[in-house]
Amino acid sequence: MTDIDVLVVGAGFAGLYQLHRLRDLGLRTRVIDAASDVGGTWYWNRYPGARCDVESMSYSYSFSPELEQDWTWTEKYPAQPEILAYLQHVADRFDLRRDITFDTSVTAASWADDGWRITTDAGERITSRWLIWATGCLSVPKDPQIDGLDDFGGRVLSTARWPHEGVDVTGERVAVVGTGSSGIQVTPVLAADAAELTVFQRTPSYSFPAFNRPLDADEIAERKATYPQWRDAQRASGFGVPVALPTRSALEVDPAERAATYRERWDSGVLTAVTSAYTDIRTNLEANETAAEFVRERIRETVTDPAVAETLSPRSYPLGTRRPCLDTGFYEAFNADHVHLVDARETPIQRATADGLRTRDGVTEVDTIVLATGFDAVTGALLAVDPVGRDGERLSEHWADGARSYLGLAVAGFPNMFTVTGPSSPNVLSNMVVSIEQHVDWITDAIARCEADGVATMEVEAAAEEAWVTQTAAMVDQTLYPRADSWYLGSNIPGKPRVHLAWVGGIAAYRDVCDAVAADDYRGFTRQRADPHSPSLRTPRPVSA
Ligand code: NA7
Repeated sequence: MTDIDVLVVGAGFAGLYQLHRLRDLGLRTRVIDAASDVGGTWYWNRYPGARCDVESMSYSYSFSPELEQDWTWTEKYPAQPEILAYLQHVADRFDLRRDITFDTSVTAASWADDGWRITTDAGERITSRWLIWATGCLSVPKDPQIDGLDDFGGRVLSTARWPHEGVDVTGERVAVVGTGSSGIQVTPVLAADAAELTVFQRTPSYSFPAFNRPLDADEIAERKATYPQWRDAQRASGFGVPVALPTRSALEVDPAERAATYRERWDSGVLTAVTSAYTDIRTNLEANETAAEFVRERIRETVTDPAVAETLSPRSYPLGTRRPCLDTGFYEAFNADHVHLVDARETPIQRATADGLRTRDGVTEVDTIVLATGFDAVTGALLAVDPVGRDGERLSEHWADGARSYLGLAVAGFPNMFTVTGPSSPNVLSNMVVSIEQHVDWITDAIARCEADGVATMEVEAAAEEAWVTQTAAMVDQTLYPRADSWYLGSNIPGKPRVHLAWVGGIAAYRDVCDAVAADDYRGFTRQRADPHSPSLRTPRPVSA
């Protein structure tokens, strides 16, 4: 039995920074990760074309000015190998690897009054006073729900588990299933080598051109000279990506001016630019439609076959209510004779056969099937372990009607447990690195305060969690998000309760709430000293969002 102070699960952006911060407190900290190296999302998602859709100089840590100065990004949008190299550099630079156990999964965790009892698939048993989940929001690939994949005679690949040695599809017939970010990124790259490429699209995405390019020396120098101001701007923005803030409704400007505004923002190649052009695109259907139609016009402009352009055009949900994409040559790929589109809404994949994928129109024969079919978002990694909290309650029981948390950071009935970018925090509706740093700083400060105050257990009050759930759901109801079936709402996983998994109020407002909770003696938490006779440090008033 190993006895430590803090166990952190996950060695991606969140786990690495969390380890670094906890070391400063002098706490015995261990990180466990199923992968063979650091990187998290960027360790696993190695498919050709994998690229971040937040700019490199924004999608990076701010905690170390020296790191900011020493590391030089090469492209506007960093490709997976460059992000992985960055995280490997961070692990080496801060000597993090000595406290990380790789190739190991946490299989069970249960609360035992004085701390957590954790078991790994290596058979190790660990006792830890604190447990922090840094398991990522998109880390458990979803079951593609395609029967017969075992019967298929060719290769089946998943974008989320791409072989490290790479894959050569030169001259092959390839099927890509799925047109979220992963499918949209991998399609044009595979199309360059494949003899035939068929994309099975069930729901079209709204995708914006990335206009990716190498960074030039001047812009790198300028950003390095002004990083503190840039980081402040990131934190003050809605998504952690500074864009000019809207002041007017899309419906109060004339169509020509509106089109010019959308065009200017489209040309910026920033994921959130068009959706942030007016105040009401996320809240008013008519306003939203003006932006959605602008994107559809661009699709029609790009794709030469009008029928293909129409199939690629989203019409069943408002812009921004499912995750938009940033692409390099996705729509253009369909202008090549060897690239085909199957409308898998109209003609669903019935099953895989020995030769390919069958729909009611017949079998599309292929050599390789690429599954870009998504993830069990935000809650998947936590429920895969299904920790057992106070009184033997499992997390899956607590979340039977949908994920519940306080601030997205902690769960009632699960003492001394924190979730980095957990459900109902800004998580997937933000630049993850900005949110991760904020969460890790908040968690570290909370633990430091407990250590200083002699507090042994810190636990969310049920009333505070309930108030948070109610308030965050009410905020979602004021938006257009509920109008789409999306993984934001868990709709991609059969049986998953329909609860919006992200805070929709923007990262600056969210940070203010978290800071106010901490400043008010961790309002909404009960903090109990080790001596059972000493009074608990309790601040019972629920927080307001
Ligand atoms: P997404 O965005 O969840 O996309 C998965 C896609 O796979 C989506 O288009 C699904 O269609 C499709 N899908 C899933 N199962 C099937 C079957 N059986 N048949 C046809 N199509 C299917 O995951 P990504 O990996 O692309 O992106 C995840 C995030 O990574 C992204 O948003 C960025 O944050 C980075 P559906 O929508 O269910 O109709």
